[in-house]
Amino acid sequence: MSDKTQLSDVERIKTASNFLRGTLKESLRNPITGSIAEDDTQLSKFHGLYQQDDRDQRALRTKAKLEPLYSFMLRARVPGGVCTPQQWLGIDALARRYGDDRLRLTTRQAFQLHGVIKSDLKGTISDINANMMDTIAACGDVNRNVMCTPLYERSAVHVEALEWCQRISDLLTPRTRAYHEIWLDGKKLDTPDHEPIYGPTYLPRKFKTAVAIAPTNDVDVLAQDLGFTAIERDGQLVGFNVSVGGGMGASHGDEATYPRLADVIGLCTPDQVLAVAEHVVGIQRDFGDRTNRKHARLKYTIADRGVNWFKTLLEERTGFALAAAYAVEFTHRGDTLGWFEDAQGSHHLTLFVPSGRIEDRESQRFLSGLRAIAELDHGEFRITPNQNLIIAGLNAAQRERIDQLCTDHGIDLWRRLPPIEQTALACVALPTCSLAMAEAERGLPDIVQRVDRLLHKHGLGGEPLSLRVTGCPNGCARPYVAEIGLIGKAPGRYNLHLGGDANGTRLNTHLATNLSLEAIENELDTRFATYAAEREPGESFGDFTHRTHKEMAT
Ligand code: SRM
Ligand code: SF4
Repeated sequence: MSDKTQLSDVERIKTASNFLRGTLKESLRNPITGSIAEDDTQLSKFHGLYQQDDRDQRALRTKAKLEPLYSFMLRARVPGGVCTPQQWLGIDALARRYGDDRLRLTTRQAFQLHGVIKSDLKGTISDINANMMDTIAACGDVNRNVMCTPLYERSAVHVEALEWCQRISDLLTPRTRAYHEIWLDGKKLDTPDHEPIYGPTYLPRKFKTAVAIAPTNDVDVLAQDLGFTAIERDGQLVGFNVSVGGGMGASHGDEATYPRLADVIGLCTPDQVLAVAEHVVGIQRDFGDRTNRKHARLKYTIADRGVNWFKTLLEERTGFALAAAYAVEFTHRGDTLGWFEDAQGSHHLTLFVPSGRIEDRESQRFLSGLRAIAELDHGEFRITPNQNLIIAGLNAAQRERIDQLCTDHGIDLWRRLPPIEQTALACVALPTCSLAMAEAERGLPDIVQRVDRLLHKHGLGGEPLSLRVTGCPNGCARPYVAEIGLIGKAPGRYNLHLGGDANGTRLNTHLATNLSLEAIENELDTRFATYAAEREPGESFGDFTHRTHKEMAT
């Protein structure tokens, strides 16, 4: 149990940091080690970087009495996932110059570079900024990269929703000048820093915001601290359903921590969006738990104090009442892969990118292929919340050229992979993630093959099914809203969760603990057999498991 009066250590670090400066400058200058000072490892997150070490090398390095093989993961924010081909080329160049020749498209539509060494951090961050992106607030106790359903060219509402996503992102970006001073050689000014929204100690914990465009729920809007679901009527944006208090992270064996779906508390008009965002964040700043980081997300503030308390306070602070929320039925959240031609004759390609990993492997050369496509300088690149990539806004001739480049580089996977593989998500996990207990990204190909074999065995091949795997219970691939969620417990072992719905509006249920992959196969074998024999017409696997589980429980 935490001491309810004692602030957590990270609060001490933030308070003493002088608006996130800490001793980061000194840490960067220290030539003795590839790491930074311990307190600075917390502050560096606000600047968008995590100190990591290669876990595959740990034991060997310890044996050789060497310090861990330190490097840094850098995250660049991309609100709504949208960037230009020139920005893509810029980030590609950084991955090759400073990183490990790979990029990662994240589940929040951002970029990650891995393997950047300390002496290259400044160069990398200043180049990211020169490329019209930034890393500030990509991590840390602040609002993170704001997500938005990416297929916005299909209607005017998509364009507007993306604009609001960008404006929320701007509003909630920290104002400290530390970022410019440390990374961009910004001049130190005599006037004190001021954080109008966050204050000097920022938020008690990370905070996440997404804009969904109903009926698409690709952003998993109910898994977010703050969600805006755009409501369209007769081609017009009438407003946004506001949802608060979602989150995925949990710890094994600690029942006080849990995934939670957000509550929909009402509807705001577009011109009320920024006030809602500012005051939701403000309430969490003032009431979030600063004593226990495992209990510090907005979901716990709301679960403890009640959603009515929250809504009343929000309306008091904004000075307006929210209208009644619209009834929304989400109908899908996966990406529609391959080519799509819209009503205006524009062509869009959604490329399937396994686990969002952009690298060159023998038969699949995503890094080179996408560089070649970006060099053509056509259209726009959009990272999807499913770790895929859309190349949007092309004409027919450009489509032909890009299609050929995809074939030449072996990245036309949408043409040939089974549906289960095309919708599965996995977090990064080993070897970079310090919190991973089991493989996720590296283990996913084997896991989907096993599941696909079973689906075919029961005549279910081709069934759409959401499978999400994470290396630990923090839930970075949002596994608790999948039909099948595998949550890493130990090397080669996972907790099995079943029964989420296909569109991310129901949490799944924890059914079994610490299973080997063989045991998971056995369990799914039995369940797929019953599903194939007993499902109701049109019933998805998630709905079937949820229904039968409920029936058994009663
Ligand atoms: Fe995450 C921590 C990777 C999305 C919940 N997450 C981490 C760290 C930084 C590990 C660490 O703290 O040392 C991971 C770095 C791994 C690496 O080597 O790259 C990491 N998280 C990721 C990414 C890259 C996974 C991916 O496969 O794409 C995603 C980056 C998103 C981004 O661009 O900002 C990522 N993380 C998420 C999500 C999904 C989302 O945001 O929609 C969640 C669940 C939603 C939520 O926050 O509730 C998520 N990550 C966590 C948590 C648990 C937070 C909690 O409330 O308990 C941690 C651990 C923590 O914060 O202490 C964590
Ligand atoms: Fe790491 Fe766990 Fe997040 Fe996976 S879910 S990236 S293992 S923190």
